[in-house]
Amino acid sequence: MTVKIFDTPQVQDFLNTVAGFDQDGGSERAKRIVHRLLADLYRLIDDFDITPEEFWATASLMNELGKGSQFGLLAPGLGFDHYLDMRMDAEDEARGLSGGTPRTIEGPLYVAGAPVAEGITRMDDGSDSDSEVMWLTGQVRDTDGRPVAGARVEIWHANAKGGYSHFDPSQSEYNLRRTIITDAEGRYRARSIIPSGYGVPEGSPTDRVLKALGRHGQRPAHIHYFISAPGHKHLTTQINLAGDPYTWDDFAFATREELLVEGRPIDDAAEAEARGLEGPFT
Ligand code: MBD
Ligand code: FE
Repeated sequence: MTVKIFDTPQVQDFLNTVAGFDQDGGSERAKRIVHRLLADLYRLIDDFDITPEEFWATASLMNELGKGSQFGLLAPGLGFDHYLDMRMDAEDEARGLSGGTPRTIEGPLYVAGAPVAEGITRMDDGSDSDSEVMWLTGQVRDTDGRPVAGARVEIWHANAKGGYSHFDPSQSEYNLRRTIITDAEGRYRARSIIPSGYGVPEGSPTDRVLKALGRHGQRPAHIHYFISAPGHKHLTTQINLAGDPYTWDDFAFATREELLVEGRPIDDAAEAEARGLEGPFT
C-alpha cells in the first residue's frame, strides 16, 4: 500500500530534529545542507515508495563502494566531476577569465610524488615492448601567449591495457607518471607509450550501478595533465587521442572538442632530431 507522510507536521518536525536545528552546537551550514539532503531523500522514499529492502540494499552497495574506495570512480560516472567543472567554467566566465586550454576532470587515479625531470623525460619503464612509442610535446603559455619557463607539467596515463600504475599491481611504481619542468622556452617533451582507454572493473559496485542505468563504464584513450606555475591558476586537464570509438561516449563525460589531439607518425629521423626528440633523459 502506498502511503504519503512527507508533508505532515510530524515528519517536518522530525527532520528539523535530525538535522540538529534544536541544538546550539555544530555548524549552521552543515545543518542546512543535511536538512536539505535528508528532506530530498525522505521525499524520494515517499514518492517512489522505496521499501526497507531497497533501502538496505542501497546501504550495502554504499558499504561496498567504500570498501573498494570506489566512490571516486562512481562520482564521474554520475556526472559530479563534470558538473563541478561546468560550475568552475561558469565562474571563470562570470569573472571575465577566458582563453587558454580548457579544464577537464582529474579522475580518481592521480598519484602524487612522481619522478621530476627538467625539460625532457621518458615515462614508461621499457617493460612493454609490444606498445607503440608516443611522444608528447608541448609549450606552456600564459593567456597572453607568452611561454612560461619553469612550469610544472604533471602527466599520467594508462598503459596499452588501460591500467594505471599504483592501481594495477602488474606495473612498476610511477610507470607512466612524471613531472616535467618546462625549459627556457616553456617547452616539455616526454617519450612514452600509446595508452588505451580505461574500463570500470567488471562486476564492481560502480559497474553494477552503471549496468542498472543501461550504461557502460568505458573511457576513450586519454592523457591527464596538471599544469602549474607560480602566479598562475592551476590547470587540471586531459587530452584525448582522436579516433577512439568512445571519444563522445565517455562514461566520465570528460571529452572536450578543444582537447582532441590527432596523433601523427614521426618517421623522419631528421625531424625527430630537429625537435629534440631523443635522450638523454633526466
Ligand atoms: C580514469 O582513468 C579516469 O580518468 C576517470 C575520470 C575515471 C576512471 C578512470
Ligand atoms: Fe584516466
